[in-house]
Amino acid sequence: MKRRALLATAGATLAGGAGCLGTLGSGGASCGSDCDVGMSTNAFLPEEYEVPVGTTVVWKNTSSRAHTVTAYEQGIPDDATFFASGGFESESAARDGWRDLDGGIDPNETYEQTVEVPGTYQYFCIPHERGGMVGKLVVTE
Ligand SMILES: [Cu+2]
Repeated sequence: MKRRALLATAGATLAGGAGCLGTLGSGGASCGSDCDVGMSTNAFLPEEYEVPVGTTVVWKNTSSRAHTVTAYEQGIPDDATFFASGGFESESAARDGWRDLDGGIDPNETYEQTVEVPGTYQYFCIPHERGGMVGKLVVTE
């Protein structure tokens, strides 16, 4: 929890400056040193990201609209724990929650998840799933 609080503070500080928003259009990396995966208005940046097992992956909303990070229940390793922004325990709970706008990651906010099981994790943003806002996390041994 302490680390999360620190990250949130860092995000708020960055928001005051030029920040990442100005570079989104160029298609470059949107994250600075404070996150792994950024977000444009309709995509995760980068869409595919690889980390060693045990890594705490930090997503940051580097766009101006709210997003979610929601795992596909059928798209993660069998023995991996489901994860979703908002702390939901299933994909359907996350989808239901979003109807009340629960689980969103607001601009400049971060969401983090430690991955303990190797494999491929497919995830998406609930409001922009149909627009193709999906991502893949590859966790290596
Ligand atoms: Cu989104």
